Amino acid sequence: MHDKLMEESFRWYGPGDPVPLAFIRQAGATAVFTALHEIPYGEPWPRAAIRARLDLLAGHGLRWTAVESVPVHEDLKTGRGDLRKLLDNYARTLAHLGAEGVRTVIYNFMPVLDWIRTDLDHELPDGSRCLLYNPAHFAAFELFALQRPGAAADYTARQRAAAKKFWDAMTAADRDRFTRGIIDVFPGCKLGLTVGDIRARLAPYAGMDAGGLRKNFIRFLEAVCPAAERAGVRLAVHPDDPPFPVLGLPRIVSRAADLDALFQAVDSPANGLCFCTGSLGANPDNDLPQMVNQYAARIHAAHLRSTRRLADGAFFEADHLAGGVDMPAVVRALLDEQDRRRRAGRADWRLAFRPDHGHVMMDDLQKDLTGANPGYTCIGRMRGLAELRGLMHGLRYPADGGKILRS
Ligand code: DNO
Repeated sequence: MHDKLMEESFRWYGPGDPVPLAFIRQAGATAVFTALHEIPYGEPWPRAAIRARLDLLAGHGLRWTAVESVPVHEDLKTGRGDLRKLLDNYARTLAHLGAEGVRTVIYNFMPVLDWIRTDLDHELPDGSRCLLYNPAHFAAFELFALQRPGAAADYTARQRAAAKKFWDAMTAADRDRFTRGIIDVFPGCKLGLTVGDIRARLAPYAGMDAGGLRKNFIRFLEAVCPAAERAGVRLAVHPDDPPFPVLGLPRIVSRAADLDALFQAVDSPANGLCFCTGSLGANPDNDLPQMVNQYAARIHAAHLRSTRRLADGAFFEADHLAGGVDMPAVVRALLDEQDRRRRAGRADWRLAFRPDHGHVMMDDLQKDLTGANPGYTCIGRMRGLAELRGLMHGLRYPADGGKILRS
């Protein structure tokens, strides 16, 4: 690995991932972000299973730089059920990970659904395919598939009309595929959820506002941060994706004020952030280079990708160095933070990043992608990794003093 660069990682979904570890090595990554996806949400991760996964990775010359994710059970977000047991299980998992030397744990606190897109197959002018979120299409899901009471009030008349037109134009099979693309893309596992399951998951949130959800989040942090500290593990919350409320639910990890509230409430060194430029960047109010500087010491992992916003509030995933994210400025700020850690003598000074998502392109367009994880085919991410690697080299060793990249 080049001196002073960030650690190049690739997401890997475990032995069932159609992208094999050998490809990840060939892409040039030295590490993975991965999880024991086979363990149900809320259950503790046995130490032996963690060790076996580490051995498997080591056999391919790869390190496990970040766990993505140890999922937070829905009961911890709604504040119902056997919370003690769930918190104990989470703490045990952290202890086991720390004991095996896996020291960064990514998680999220998004209610009901993880990341959401309305089109997993949006064709770009060059023929590659990307992920896209269109609020009018999400309105169609809410109004006609989920039929959520009160949903209509969350959309403008124009969005509702667009939603109806979109829904009416689809066949039953299209509607089914569209709906499953929203509700059944939990990372690394097919939960097989139905629209009825989503309604049941929404019910316990009735009447919960941002303050209520934040209270539950803080209870979680207060319980698990001390366990993380004991284990030598740093927790990295993944921002909401998209970074605004959906499904009539609060979202509380979308902007700087949200992060301030969490870090002030539980001021533990274990309470940190996974800096996801794609998620945060979809909100035009977020100034990303400034946020890296503001939360520098709290950033324990990074996801690098960019989005392009469209006029009607939709956004799609652009190439890693295109779109609305000022990637050179973000990477510059991350490298600066790495330098600070190194100067401070921290043994774990190196920051790990992964290229987040990638386009389906080239040979991947010809493949049967059943079983592939949307956003996580190999070639598009390899392009992203290569571009980001080049950017980092350019920032570190700029022949012209960095003027071009910094201008
Ligand atoms: C989507 C991912 C998210 C992320 C989790 C972290 O591609 O970035 O699913 O892994 O939200 O807990």
